[in-house]
Amino acid sequence: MTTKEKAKTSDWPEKRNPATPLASNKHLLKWVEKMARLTKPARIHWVSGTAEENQALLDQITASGTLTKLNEKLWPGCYYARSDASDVARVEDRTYICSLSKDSAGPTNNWEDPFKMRRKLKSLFNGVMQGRTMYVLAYSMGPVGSPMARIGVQLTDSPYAVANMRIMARIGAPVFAEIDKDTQRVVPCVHTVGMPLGRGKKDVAWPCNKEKYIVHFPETREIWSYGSGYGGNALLGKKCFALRIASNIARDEGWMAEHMLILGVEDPKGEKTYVAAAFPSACGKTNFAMLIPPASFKGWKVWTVGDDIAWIKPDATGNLRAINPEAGFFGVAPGTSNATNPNAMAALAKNSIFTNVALTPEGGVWWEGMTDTPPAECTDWQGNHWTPEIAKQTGAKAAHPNARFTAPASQCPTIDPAWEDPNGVPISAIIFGGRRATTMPLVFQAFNWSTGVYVGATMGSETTAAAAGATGKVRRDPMAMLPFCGYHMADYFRHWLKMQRSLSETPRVFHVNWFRRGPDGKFLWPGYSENMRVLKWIVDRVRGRALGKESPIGWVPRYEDLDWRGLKFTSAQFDELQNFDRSEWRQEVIGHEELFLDLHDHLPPEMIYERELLICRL
Ligand code: TSX
Ligand code: MN
Repeated sequence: MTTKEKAKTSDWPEKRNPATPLASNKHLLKWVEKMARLTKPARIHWVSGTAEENQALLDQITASGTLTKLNEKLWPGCYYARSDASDVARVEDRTYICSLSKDSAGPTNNWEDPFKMRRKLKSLFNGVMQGRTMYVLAYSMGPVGSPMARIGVQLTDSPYAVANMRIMARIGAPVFAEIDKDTQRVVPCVHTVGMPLGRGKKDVAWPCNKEKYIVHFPETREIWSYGSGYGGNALLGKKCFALRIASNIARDEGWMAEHMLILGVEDPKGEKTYVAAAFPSACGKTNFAMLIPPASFKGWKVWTVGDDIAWIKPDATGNLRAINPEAGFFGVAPGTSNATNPNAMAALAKNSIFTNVALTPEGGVWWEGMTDTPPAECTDWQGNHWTPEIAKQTGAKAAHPNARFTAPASQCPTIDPAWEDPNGVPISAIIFGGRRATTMPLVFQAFNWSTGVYVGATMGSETTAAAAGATGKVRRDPMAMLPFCGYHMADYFRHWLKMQRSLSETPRVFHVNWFRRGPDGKFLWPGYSENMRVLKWIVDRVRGRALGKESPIGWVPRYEDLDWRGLKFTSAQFDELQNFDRSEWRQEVIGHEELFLDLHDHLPPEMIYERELLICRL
């Protein structure tokens, strides 16, 4: 080893001057120093978050081969990345909740003893940043200074993660200033791609490690991520902090960290009603968050507050208010088009990062479903030549099914004027939903809060080809939180039930299903913009303006309760869509019981009683 390399790798910090810290908080400085001593980076870069710094960073990542700058005329300010073929999605089997007791993590999480895991991580992180820059990235989930916002600091050796986090969260100097006020506990997050550059080792375009660890310590509120540069594994503010760690904080502090979109419905009089909605993957959550009402709905407008995560808290008057803790959209690209979601297309048209989509010869991007006609040729997500003909013969996809865009929320044409309100927006209704070919009607309203919690707790979705497991089988995904709840799922139900006590009025709870099919296998409901009709009924129910009738599963609209202007949809079609089938529901409750068996030792009694009552009504 040359002296120069030695200084780079093993002698930090004695022989090097770390770049100037942007915070003076003693705890932070000590922790950064301690982690640098462990991971031994060549340099430390405190991320200020300025536009100049961002451009320099993007230029550098482009020079290193991780990013490709797209054609400035077609895609201004946009960049393109291809990941390693093995690093394309969240790794649920490598995701750990390391609480002191296994029982607090519950049966739906991977658990490991925190002392054992710490030892493992210490050895994995020892010298892991050699030859790389360690970025000190302060971020705020929620508007900086908002009483509902929470702060994390991510140490990472991935400049790609920094560039993405800059879109997904508020970062840099203003957040360091907030940390220096020392008014809240900061969540320490350490991330490495797990590929040190010692002894003149050459870097690759997408460094990562085949071994991966996504680790959460809920009691000490820390996150350690090893081996992946992708999405939820690397952008630690999102799933790791805003859901897994925040669900623990929220339970302790009496609020809710949820996997929900937030949207506002404005009626022709200008009155706005906000709802939050939880859907499992592949249900079109982002599309729903950016819904455009049908032309016949004159004066109605849907505003977007968030598309993935909601932090919801009772205010002083006992009403729920919610913020979107994120600042961007990290959306699935395939299937996104001007037909399915023009607002997302506008949001991602500039200043965005694309990962694992296809690159066109003009320096643009393309993915399956973006246009009716594919480009004559392009480079696919693995760097191979791709043509529609090759696709026909080999089945090769131009874009990976989990290819993503990272786009600033501020660029969404329907972004709500109040999306950055530090006090959040008032939430009047909660919507649960899933992809169900049978059993579930288009819409029903739960009788009350505890039935509503039951509806959310038992929700399920059919597996699609993209997800693991058999296609067409119902997978229970309580509140769409199965991969994201940072503690025992049954304790989480208990927390939901308990929330009622701090509310002067509970939000109304609904269940929707855009995906019911007829005997011919065809979708019974046109979906997309037409979902506005369901949303209007929900808003009208909340406002006491719409009727419904009681059914064994909840309140349901009659044909005449929905607004059918501009759509040919007959009363007979509606009856088929809303049909309640006793025998299907008897099967359904058996599925509920299977879920509850796994959780039984912590299950709140309300869940048992609600199930019994439902069975009696069937
Ligand atoms: O996002 C979807 N939404 C919500 C939109 C606000 N998708 C796409 C899901 C995959 C991510 C939908 N797909 C929706 C929906 O409401 N509905 C369907 C099913 C469907 C697909 C095609 C048709 C109809 C329904 N086509 C015709 O009716 C012509
Ligand atoms: Mn999500």
